[in-house]
This record gives sequence, structure tokens and C-alpha cells, in this order.
Amino acid sequence: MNAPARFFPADEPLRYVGPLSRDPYGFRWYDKDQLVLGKRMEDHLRFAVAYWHSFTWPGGDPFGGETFLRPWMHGADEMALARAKADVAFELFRILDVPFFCFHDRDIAPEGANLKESNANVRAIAEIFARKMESSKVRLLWGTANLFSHRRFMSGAATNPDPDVFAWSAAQVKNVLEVTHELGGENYVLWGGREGYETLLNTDLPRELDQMARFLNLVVEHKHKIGFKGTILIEPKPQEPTKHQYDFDVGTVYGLLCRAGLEKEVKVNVEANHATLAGHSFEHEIAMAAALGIFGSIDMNKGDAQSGWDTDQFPTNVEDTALAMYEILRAGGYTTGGTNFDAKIRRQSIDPEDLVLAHVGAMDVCARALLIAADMLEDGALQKAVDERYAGWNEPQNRAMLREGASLEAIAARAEADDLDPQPRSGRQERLETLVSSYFR
Ligand code: XUL
Ligand code: CO
Repeated sequence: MNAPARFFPADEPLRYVGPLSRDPYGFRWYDKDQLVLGKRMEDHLRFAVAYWHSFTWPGGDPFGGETFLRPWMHGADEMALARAKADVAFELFRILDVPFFCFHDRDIAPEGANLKESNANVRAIAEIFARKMESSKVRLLWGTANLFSHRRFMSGAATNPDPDVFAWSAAQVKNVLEVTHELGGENYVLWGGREGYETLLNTDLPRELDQMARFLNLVVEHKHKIGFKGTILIEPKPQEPTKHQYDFDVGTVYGLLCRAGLEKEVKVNVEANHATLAGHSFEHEIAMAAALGIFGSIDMNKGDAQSGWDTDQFPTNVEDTALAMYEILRAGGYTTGGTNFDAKIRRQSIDPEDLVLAHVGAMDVCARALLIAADMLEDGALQKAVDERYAGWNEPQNRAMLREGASLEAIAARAEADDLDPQPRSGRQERLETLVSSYFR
């Protein structure tokens, strides 16, 4: 089938219209050339559109099927449909004027009759991407392999009890990693998908952890072999789809990386809704990743305060997002990473325009949050409060306690000799929260 000449009700790239405008087809806060802390907004935020939610997901939920009825989802020739989908995807990238996109192999091309044909299908569509990217500004933030949808992955990919699934997964990742490299991708993502288990009664846990560590090493070895300079990212997520996910949160992933000897090789892609499902805030996960030296990129979205699953909604909360942006700025910003909208419109939002406006709104939320975060950083009052709280550690005798050579004995002797009598001081949380709200705009 042929895609309609134009799917979306806009053609030209959307522009900045300013905060007072009510024009839905324009950005109120995202002014890509505006300098923020000396860097263009576009280069700070590095927005990406996710292929899966926007072009592959049909709008189903556990009780009902497809609502979107996209023309590229219906027809006999699956490769022709995949090509039509690519046309629509690049139409949206152009309208939104985003610098990046992201995809899974299965989002862009159908499975073939066997593994070889499936990989070839991905390559064929990637070649179309390469041609389209020549005449478009959009670049690839990351590619990834879908190692979770097909029933062969029901018991995991790298951690599957069946070694043939391990080998199949290796073949799929090799293909997408190479395609990502050829398309100039800046990162490659491994989301654990079904790397976890449902019950210990049928699970050899240490064996699965070893399989996972070996798989990660194989991927990193291949990255170096093909000369891929991008970053390998793991995306933590708790409890979904398997009850016990090995990649639960940033701290857990760091432990896995240390076990695999990869903590200097692999970073994390932190997703907002995954953080909250793990019982953390988004900013906690970003700050933890930065503290451990593994912050890479983010999947931007939000969950639902009442639902205990991954609702993947477009972000609407400027204040929450500002706290996340503040941690990203404090970490020095992205290097190869970016802000990928791993977000989907609600299943009743069936109009093409809903897809455009969801992204516009979310980009504005992030831009506004970035401005607030930049003010927080530039003003320095928050950092000053933290510095004051730890000021005691600047004293020579206190610094010495953390140095090699210090002993529990010597510290104990000094504590007694000085007759230490520590007096608690206020953590000033509400004062700092009020300070933060003074930056909101
Ligand atoms: C699943 C999820 C994935 C990853 C890529 O919750 O977030 O889409 O981002 O596989
Ligand atoms: Co994600």
C-alpha cells in the first residue's frame, strides 16, 4: 500500500511562538537556538521520537484491541507497510524538527520466515532510513533489539534456559548493533525485557546471572570489533514484564556491571516511569547514575500516580521535570545521550494531530524545566546550602579520616580525646523546597 501523501495536518517544521501564544502548532518554551548556560537548547535537550509508541503500537490495552487503525498497519505486503510507516515517521520527525529518533528492530521491519530473513528485513528498512537521513536533519540516538515480544523470549533472552534462545538473541543484537553503527547511532540500548524470572521453583538464578554477564561482554566485545564509538546503555526497569527483573534499578544494574567487569564500559538509560515503579523518584535515579559514573541517557515519560504499571504517558509536570533536568545539568549534561520520548498517546487519542501535539507539549515541558534548572544551577543557592551542610569535612582532621592510612583506632582515640559532642543541625528541607519553587516560571 502507499501511505497518504501527508498523514499529519502540518507540513513545515514547527517554530517557537513564545509563552503567550495559544497556537497549538508552535512551541511556547522550546526555542532551539536559545542559549542556556552557553549552549543551544537543542543541544542540551537532544530530543528523540520513539518509533515504537508512535508508529508501531496500535492502541490496544488488556481489554481491547486496536483503536488507531493506522493505514500502515493494514495490508498483505508487510515490507510495503514498513516502508509506508517509515515515510510517516520521517514526516513527524520533520514537523517536530527533532534532532533524533530511536527504534527496535521489530518496530521498523516485520519478522521474516527465519532469523536470516528477519535480519535482512531490518537491514532493508535501515537502508531506506540511511537515504532519508541524507536529506533530513534527524539522526539516530539509539537502536535496540526487541528480545521480548515473540513467544520464543517468554523465559528471557540472554537468561533463557534454552541456549538456542541465547544464540538467537546474540544474532539479533549483532544485526541491530551493526545497523545502529552504520546509521551513525550515538548509543545502543539493552533493555532487559524478560531478563528475570517468575518463580525460583523453576529458576537457576546464579546460572542466569552468569549468562547475562557473558552476553553483555559479548556485546561490548563486538562493539569494539566493529569500531562502534557510541555508548552501550542498559535501561533499568523493575517487575515488568517479569516479576523479578535482574535490571531492577540503577543501583542493581551497577552491581551487575561490576560483576561483569563492565562498569567502565556500559552506562544507563534512565526512564522516568521505570524509576517511579522501582519506588524511586526520576531525579534520584539520574543522580545515582551520575554518582556511580554511569549516567548516559533518559527515556522521558511519566507514570500514573494511581496505577502500578508502566503507563508511559507524555510528561506534563514541569516541576518534577525541572528536578530531573537539574540533576542532568549537575552531571554535566548529556554526552552521547538525549531525551527520548518513550511515551505514548492514550488509546482514545486517535487523530494524527494528537501524536504531533503530545510531542509539542512534552518538548515544551522539558524546555521550561531546563530553563528552571539552569536558574537553579546558576543562582547557586541550592548548591551553597549543600556545601554548608558538609562544610565540616573541609577541616584537615576530618578529611584525614577518609584517607588511606586512617584507622578506626586512631579515629576513636581522637573522638575521645577531643570529647566530641555532635549537635544535630536542621536539614532545612522545607526551606529548600520553597527555594526551589521560587525558580518556577
Ligand atoms: C519498556 C521500555 C522499552 C525500552 C527499549 O518499558 O521502556 O521500550 O525503552 O526497549
Ligand atoms: Co524505555
